[in-house]
Amino acid sequence: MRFDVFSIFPQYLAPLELSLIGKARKDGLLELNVHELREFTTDKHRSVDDTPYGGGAGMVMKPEPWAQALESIIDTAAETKPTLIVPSPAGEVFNQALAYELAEQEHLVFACGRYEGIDERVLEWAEEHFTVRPISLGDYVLNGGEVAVLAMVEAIGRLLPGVVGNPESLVEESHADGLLEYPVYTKPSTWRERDVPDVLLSGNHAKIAKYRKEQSLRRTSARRPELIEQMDATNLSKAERNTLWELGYAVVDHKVARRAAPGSTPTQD
Ligand code: 6GU
Repeated sequence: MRFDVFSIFPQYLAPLELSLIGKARKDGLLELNVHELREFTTDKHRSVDDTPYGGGAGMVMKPEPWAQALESIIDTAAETKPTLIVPSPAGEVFNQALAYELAEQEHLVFACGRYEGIDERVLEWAEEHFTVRPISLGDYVLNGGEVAVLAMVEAIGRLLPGVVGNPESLVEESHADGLLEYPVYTKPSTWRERDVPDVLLSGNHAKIAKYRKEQSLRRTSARRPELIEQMDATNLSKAERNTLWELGYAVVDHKVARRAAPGSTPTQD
């Protein structure tokens, strides 16, 4: 897999030389090139922004440096269009399913905007050469796309074959099955008068799996109830259905729905 990142602050991407992603680059499991956008300007001041048409606060990124930058990496011999990811709080929300989808691509290009964003015509023009995907990390605003690219490259890169040493760690982690991961414990078995749950010391692997699944459901219901309602209930065990019932959900056909909102029972006063 090849990644290209364009930014006016290439040093922001330096952490991608560290840890698992850094090692994967050295091992040749992924290629990652960071480009300085200003290299693609032609004026004396190397300017990349200008005032917005229609008025308003802030500055907008000029189209021509972006076109020059993106054209510099177009491979006319490539069989498929690269995907151009435009980090933006106005994009579709990034999640684990999208990370898996993007990990299947051969070539991902990231265009880090700053200021109020990139002239919209760049995205329209780029459709000719790229599959364009404006993507957001979530419903809050960052100063630019660089931090979002750090997050996305790490989330996607770790899914590539060989990047994570033990691929089994990708199976049970949060969001792998649409739920949050169960709590984890290590030695000592008693710490500051707190015991590790007995079942985890029992050596009974079936019981442990059942316990962890239940914890996963309870934690997801408490922290991210909307994920419970998005669950596919096709293969739930009797025990899992019982836990869901206890948590206030009913399983109908292949779906999970809230039985009644807590406190929705009419009360007399
Ligand atoms: Cl991808 N970019 C910016 N600038 N802000 C964000 C974001 C992205 N995701 C959430 N906030």
